[in-house]
Amino acid sequence: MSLEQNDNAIWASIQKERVRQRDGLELIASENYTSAAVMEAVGTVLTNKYAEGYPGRRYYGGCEFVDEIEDLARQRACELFGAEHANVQPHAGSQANMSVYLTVLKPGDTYLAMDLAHGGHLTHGMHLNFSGQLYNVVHYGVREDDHRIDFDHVAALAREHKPKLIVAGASAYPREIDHPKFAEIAREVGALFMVDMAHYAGLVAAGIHNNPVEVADYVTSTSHKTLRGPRSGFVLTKEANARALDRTVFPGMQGGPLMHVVAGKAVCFGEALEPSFKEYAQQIIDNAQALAETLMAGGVKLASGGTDNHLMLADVTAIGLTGQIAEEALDRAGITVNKNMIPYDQRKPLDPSGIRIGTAALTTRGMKQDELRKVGGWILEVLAAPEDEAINNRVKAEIAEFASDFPVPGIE
Ligand code: DSN
Repeated sequence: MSLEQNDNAIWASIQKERVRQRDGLELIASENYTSAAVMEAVGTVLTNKYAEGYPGRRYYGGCEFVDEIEDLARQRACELFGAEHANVQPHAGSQANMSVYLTVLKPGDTYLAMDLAHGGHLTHGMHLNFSGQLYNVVHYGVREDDHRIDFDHVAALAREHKPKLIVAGASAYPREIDHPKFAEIAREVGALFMVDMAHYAGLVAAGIHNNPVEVADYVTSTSHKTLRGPRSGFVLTKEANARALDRTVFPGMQGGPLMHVVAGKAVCFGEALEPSFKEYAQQIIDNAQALAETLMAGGVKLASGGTDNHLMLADVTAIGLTGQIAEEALDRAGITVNKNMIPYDQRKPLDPSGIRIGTAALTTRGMKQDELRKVGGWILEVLAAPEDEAINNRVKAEIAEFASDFPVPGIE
């Protein structure tokens, strides 16, 4: 029996989401559209299979085919990023980060990471998250004047607090991160170095962003942002750390890996190894710059004055709005973004001063700079009159028509 017949309520909601994704403009910086092949792999019989353990060393019978899949996923991840070892079992980025913390830290140990309010991540030591509760976290941030990571401050904090681990990586930082600089500081104070490249993994895979694998002890990532795979996580490290990391992931913190998602990751890594992925990643950046210029020309202030990756942080208080008002107005017009704190924000996380905008998903639909300038025009139009229903409705209709020329992979 089909899903439609078997569970019409769930089927109907999925159809509405399919139409939302097709007819609207997806600008959430952490989202993307996977290929039809990735979705196909994730929706297969592999979801039925338990495979605790690792290829060749499982706690269940019948693992010969999932072993092939996990081996391919690991090999492709290593080839893509130039790593010695990959663990592709973490269910998500949070579990990838947890696996490194549990491998190298003990509760109460000190680590240094970027403040969430300056662009970091929940799992970089936010006080309500396990990463902030189990460990002593010292946060660095960006400078107030140019919103760039303040390496003098990072070095001073590292010398003062002697952390066991330094964490680089961010979820709302619009600039290339200087991993070698972090590595130098970590070496100086005898700290291990971990990079969470979740947001910009696709740019690293394409050779556009400097590769943290060359300088870090551990690199964690998700697979679904610029890398364009299924929603999941993975960790890369040196062969010398492989055994300890693998034991932490299983049996340390997870049971059976989600083999249908591991297969989706293998397909995604394979796609990112294709030469066309480099063009895609460069286009993400070109599109972000075209959109950033359009928004700035329209009076929107961008954190750090622009972008050199896939995302930008717009301070909408400069045009008399809040992040919440802007997110809701854009949503009504068919443009999806998320409200976001900007560095040194005076407002609260649930109604901050900014919105975060990313171009990975629209680039997957084949949009280029001209289209992103058009999108920027619509954003400015909606933000100029956020309560104007007529404008919102007109823009929404224009966007649905425009979007129909840019198919979403796997969605008719
Ligand atoms: N929550 C994700 C983001 O939106 O950046 C990161 O995990």
